[in-house]
This record gives sequence, C-alpha cells and structure tokens, in this order.
Amino acid sequence: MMLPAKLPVNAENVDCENPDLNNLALTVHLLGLPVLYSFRRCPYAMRARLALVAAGVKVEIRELVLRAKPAHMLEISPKGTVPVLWLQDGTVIDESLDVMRWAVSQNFPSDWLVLNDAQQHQCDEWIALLDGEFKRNLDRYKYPHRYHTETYTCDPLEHRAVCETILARWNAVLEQNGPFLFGGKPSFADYAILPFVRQFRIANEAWFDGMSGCDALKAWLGDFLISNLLEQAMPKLKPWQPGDAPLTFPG
Ligand SMILES: N[C@@H](CCC(=O)N[C@@H](CS)C(=O)NCC(=O)O)C(=O)O
Repeated sequence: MMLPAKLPVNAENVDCENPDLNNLALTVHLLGLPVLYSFRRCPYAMRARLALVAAGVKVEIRELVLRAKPAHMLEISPKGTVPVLWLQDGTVIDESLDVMRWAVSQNFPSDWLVLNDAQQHQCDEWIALLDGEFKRNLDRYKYPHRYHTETYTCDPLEHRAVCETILARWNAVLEQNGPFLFGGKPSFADYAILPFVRQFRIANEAWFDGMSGCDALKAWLGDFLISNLLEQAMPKLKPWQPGDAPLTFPG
C-alpha cells in the first residue's frame, strides 16, 4: 500500500546545530536516498532487493530482525512486515511487489523483458498463485509445528506435495519457454517468484535436488543461485540501530 506523504523530511531541513543522532537517524534520509527496511532471508524483501539491484537504484538499507522491529519502521508502516521503502517525500511503500514496481519505474532493467498485456496477465496470475497457495503451503511444509492445534496435526509432506504440483506447472512453462518464464530474457515474474522457490529448496535441499521431473525448474533456480544479481542482493549486514552510520544498497 502506498501511503501519502506525512511530513517531507530530509537532511537539508533538519536543524543540525544540535543533532540528536538517534532522532536524526529515524527522521531523515541521511544519504538523501530512499530508506529500505529489510530482512536478508525474507523472500519478500529479497524480491524487492533484486528489483532494486536490477534497476540500479540505490537506497539506504536498514537490516532488521523480525522480533525487534525498529520503532520508526512500525511508525511509518504499522502492519510490521518487510520490506518497507520510505521515499524522500515521506511516501511509504510497504508491499514487496509495489517496491519492485517502484524500482523498475525508476529505471527499467535493460536486460529484462517488457511484458505485453497477455504476459502481464499471466505474470499477475502466477504471482497470485505464488503469494497465495504456494506460500501458504510452503509455510506449512517448513514450519508444521506452528500450525498444529489440539485437534489437528499439520503434515508437512501434504503441503510439500501441493507446492510440488505448483512447481510442476512452472517447470512445464520453463520446458517450453526457458531459460526464463517468458523466454530468453528474465522478467518481473522470474524475480518475484524465484526467492520463494529458493526457500522451498532450502527446506530440504537433498530432497529437492533429487526430485524427479523438474529439470527445467532446477536449472532456472540453479542459474539464479549462482547469479551476480542474487549475490549483490544478499549482503550480510548487522541489524541496524538508530545512530548507526548509514549503509548504501547495493553496496
Ligand atoms: N505482503 C507482504 C508480506 C511481507 C511479509 O510477510 N514479510 C514477512 C517476513 S518474510 C514479515 O515481515 N513478517 C512479519 C513478522 O514475522 O513479524 C509483502 O509482499 O511485502
């Protein structure tokens, strides 16, 4: 959701005579860049960072841990999920797909495919499937204990099987179109989806790598895992604290 600007603040219009470093770090864009609240392992934050790297758009990054979210992030986005992008005019973009859209609207990545209407429609459908049914089952596969109740035992393998069926669909597309979902060039769809397929593999790498009948999908993921793009999108950072020196992303 894009929220309207509250109070535009930047380094220029703050009284720096007597700066309280903590407040300054919270309320201004110290580098004059948008601020991205991010969590390295989160696939939603990952897709946002991938789009920022691909578009060559620089931001100030604030890494966090989910159990200790910065007060400022919660103030600008009370729903408390990452990623959150805070623009210089105060606009808050706190949905990962919107951060991706914003990044590519700043500078469309030269190697990405521009989707035509039919492809855009297909892309939206795949992402809805991914963010809905796939993610729901992925969570239950990875963390079944979170879903047990007194009367219900969550069976991770049941949920893995649902994910596998969805992955088989993308495998069929990749077999036909490959190496990317829409052919020779990557697109918004690939980078919106890949972080979640990566997460699915991480739940049991040996099983995933031995899974039969998904060679095109495995090749697609494999290329992504060794890509410069992913490496640039995955810096290892200490959790940010007010007063820390600001960090630029991509570094
Ligand atoms: N629809 C949101 C979902 C983001 C989301 O759920 N992120 C997770 C981390 S992967 C989160 O921040 N969860 C909050 C928490 O666990 O406290 C988006 O696309 O940005």
